[in-house]
Amino acid sequence: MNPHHRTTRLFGSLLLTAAVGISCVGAAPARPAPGPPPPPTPLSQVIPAPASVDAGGSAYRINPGTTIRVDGGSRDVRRIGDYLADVLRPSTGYRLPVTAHGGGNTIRLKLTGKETGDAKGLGDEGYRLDSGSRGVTITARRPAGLFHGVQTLRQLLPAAVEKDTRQSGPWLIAGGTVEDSPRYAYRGAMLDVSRHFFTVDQVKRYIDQLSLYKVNKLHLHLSDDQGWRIAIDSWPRLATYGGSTQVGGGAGGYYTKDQYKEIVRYASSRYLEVVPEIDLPGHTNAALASYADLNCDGVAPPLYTGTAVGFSSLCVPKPLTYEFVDDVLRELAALTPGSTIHIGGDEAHSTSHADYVTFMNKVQPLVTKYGKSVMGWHQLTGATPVKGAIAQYWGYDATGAAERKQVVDAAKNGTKLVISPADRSYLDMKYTRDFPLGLSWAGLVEVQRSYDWDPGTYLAGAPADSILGVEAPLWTETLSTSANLEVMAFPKLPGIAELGWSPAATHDWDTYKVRLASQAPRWDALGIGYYRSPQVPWPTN
Ligand code: TNX
Repeated sequence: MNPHHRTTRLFGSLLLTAAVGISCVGAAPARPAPGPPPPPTPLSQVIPAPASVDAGGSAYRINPGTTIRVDGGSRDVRRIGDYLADVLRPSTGYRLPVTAHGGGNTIRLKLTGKETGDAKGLGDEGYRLDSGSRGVTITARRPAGLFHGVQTLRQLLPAAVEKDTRQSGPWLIAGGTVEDSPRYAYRGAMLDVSRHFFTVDQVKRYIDQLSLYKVNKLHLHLSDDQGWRIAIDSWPRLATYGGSTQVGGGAGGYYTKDQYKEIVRYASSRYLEVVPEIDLPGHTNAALASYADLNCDGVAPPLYTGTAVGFSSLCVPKPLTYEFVDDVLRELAALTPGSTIHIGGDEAHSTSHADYVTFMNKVQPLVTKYGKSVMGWHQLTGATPVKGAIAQYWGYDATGAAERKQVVDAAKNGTKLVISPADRSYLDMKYTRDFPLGLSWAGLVEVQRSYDWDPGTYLAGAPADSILGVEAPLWTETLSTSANLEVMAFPKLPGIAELGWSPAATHDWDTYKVRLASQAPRWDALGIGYYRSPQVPWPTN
């Protein structure tokens, strides 16, 4: 590790300690405070903002006799009930049996399967939450909706519910009804496990944080110049050699197939689909270093541990290149229950334009051959996106009109777009000039800037129905620990999640920043260190 990098890490942890230290001052005592209990959290004080709220009636108080009712016989519902019980039991100290029967005094998870009656208009991920003195019912058409409803329920309870030791309560949920479903089907977060490697447990921790805010896609950036992170049986040196280091020269690492499957399984238990990315034809030094034959000159370059981009390219004229890509995509597709594989395509500065077009047009059919949809960074629109392709726009205010037009034209021709503007949704952009972590090539991105834009109108001219959703990428050139990830993701991630979920009509910085501030005690309770942006009215006691 170079000395500069070590300094960055040290500052990072100091800053984090400071942030957590300040935010912990005056944290709620475990014993009940004298006086009347605080009123329950209003139904609208949730992130992402719910589509509709009808507040009123008595609150429900979770009590020692509360049961979690999971009728309907579905294993998914039972699993979500167990998940909710796991959240609530340690802090409440109640038994909270998960049962298929029960009358009143329940938190009921009700799956209808149909789009009619109780679940009208809820779609695949929506839910309704009804709360009154006898209990709370969460109704959804699909398990994902119940899971998202459970996340809303969590946020309606006091922050202390997130602690893993017994707290005093009272555990009140305000009375009324929330009816909620997402604006966009794609609400993603990307984690770069290539520049720095993150273990299965670290990825799971991030998944849990994403699920709090109803994020439903985890885009994993599995390969880049600095490391290849997924075992491929037909090309074993990709992982064993190409995965053996990372930025700064540390040991790196890779996921065995079983470990990767465990990430996919865990994500799906939180209703996130993993979108794996193999970045091609640039960002491939780790692969080129692992197999000399992949290089046009037959000479393997050394492993790379710096942070430059754009210097590597697969050899476009060589037939072996496509055997390699086919093998990788076949094995990756077999590990991917989700619909989509991301093939990168960004910053191919060492590939001529003609070669780039040849390459992308040859490789896209290899993805569809294995039954998956193609996703690529928006440079893919410079080639010929196949039917059903998704382009991820990562431009920013300084992106030229011609480049924007190319993306908009592709959208008019049927290419779907995921919007992740680098100067808005990139979680790795520094908050301030002297922030010790992150990059600043797209500018400084404070909390308000990351929230205050509309994915529906961001790319002028793109048809509304071409916008699949949003994504918050987290590149890790400067980030090597979970604490590093969290101080960049919090508090910006919940804002991008809200842009993906909430109706445009709810968008309002002045009310959002108050809701955001009220999340801080939750992050404290969960051990998430966050950046105390001066733009947000954090609680002081
Ligand atoms: C640009 S965004 C990249 C990545 C870097 C990132 C750092 C994109 C498609 N490519 O290679 O890690 O900037 O912010």
